[in-house]
Amino acid sequence: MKANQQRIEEHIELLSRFTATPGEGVTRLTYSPEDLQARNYIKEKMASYGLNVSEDGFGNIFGKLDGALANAPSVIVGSHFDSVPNGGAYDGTAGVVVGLEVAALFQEHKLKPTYPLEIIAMVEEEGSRFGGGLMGSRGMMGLLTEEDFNKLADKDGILATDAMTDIQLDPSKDKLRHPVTIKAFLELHIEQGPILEEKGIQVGVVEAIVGLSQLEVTVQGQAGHAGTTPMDRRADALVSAAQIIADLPLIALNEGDGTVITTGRLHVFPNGANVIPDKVVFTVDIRSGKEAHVQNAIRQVEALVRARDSGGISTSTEQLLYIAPKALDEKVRSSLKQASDALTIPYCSINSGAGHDAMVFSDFTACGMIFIPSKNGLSHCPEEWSDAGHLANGTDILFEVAKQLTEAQSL
Ligand code: HGY
Ligand code: MN
Ligand code: MN
Repeated sequence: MKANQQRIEEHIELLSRFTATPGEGVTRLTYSPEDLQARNYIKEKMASYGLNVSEDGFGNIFGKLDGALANAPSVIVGSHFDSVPNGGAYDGTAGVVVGLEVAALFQEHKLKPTYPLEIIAMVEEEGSRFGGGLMGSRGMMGLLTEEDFNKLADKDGILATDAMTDIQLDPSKDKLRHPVTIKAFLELHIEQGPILEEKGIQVGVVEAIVGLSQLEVTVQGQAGHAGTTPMDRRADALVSAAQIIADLPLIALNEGDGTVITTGRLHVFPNGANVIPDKVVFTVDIRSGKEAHVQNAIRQVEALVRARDSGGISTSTEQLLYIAPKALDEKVRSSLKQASDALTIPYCSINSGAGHDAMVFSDFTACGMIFIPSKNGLSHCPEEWSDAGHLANGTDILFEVAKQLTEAQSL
């Protein structure tokens, strides 16, 4: 029995409705009312597929199918279910839906795993609400301390812990997941780029994931009247920020090897049309397949920012996230390739320019990822779209490998 394409399409469609920006893409921020709607949907489906459902102290959702072996490590399949602002219906969600479908196939095939199967839906991979990113996976693997988590707040100053309790989550629940409880982690994700579509290949087996850093730069100037303040007596935070940002692309080009740098978020204070900006806070997202380029770029950005410290302008740079490039597990990669061959589904090897929860888990357990094509290579936008047929094929591949890794038996 193969994956049920119609059921997959239905999950994607229904989950896409849980958005704060209907008609303008999916905006599902962590611990928002939309998170709660999607959470309830995912938990209800997990239960209907015979899984024991739980949530940890970050609000990560787990659906567990116990194995024949007591206290054995789990094979985890899943992804994240938060989004970027005005994002698409597939980023993260596709991997959660495929996890649900794998669980449904275990149920329909009456399979009993030897090692438990766990389906996971993680929070705050994008960092859209609390900054940084990969929060759910970093948190459960102990890379985000309870103390640091309790300090996290969104742009309105709402603490993550308060936002959790607002949707009836309990931040005092266990947060840590010991690595010995995980046998492997599998994730399907949309490619979010043009390669698979241009090659006409349905599946990419991910070899490695880029290293990335996210910096937050603060430029402090002096507010003033736009009309009465002479040009030679200003400390305009936005002009200085703009000069820094304009120089960033050159750093990426000089590093080469596909290094990329992006400023995606910028806040101006007090943001009045007739007020000289007092303060600007913006992000700098740096990525490269080679760690040395990421580190060089960080140093150059910090130097560029410091160079603006004059004439009433002061600056600071904070690193919200740093993660080195990660090669995924050799054995799991070959299992994914063999399963694709056995199912006569064409595949190629591919590297990921996007960050993923799999890069967090890869320091603790055997990880594998497969990509499916993104239409026109678009993602992080309402136009994001992938073919449910490709999702079904990807599910069949993950189902095969999950059966092998859990050593599942027919009841
Ligand atoms: O930014 C990324 O690469 C991912 O979408 N969080
Ligand atoms: Mn994303
Ligand atoms: Mn994603």
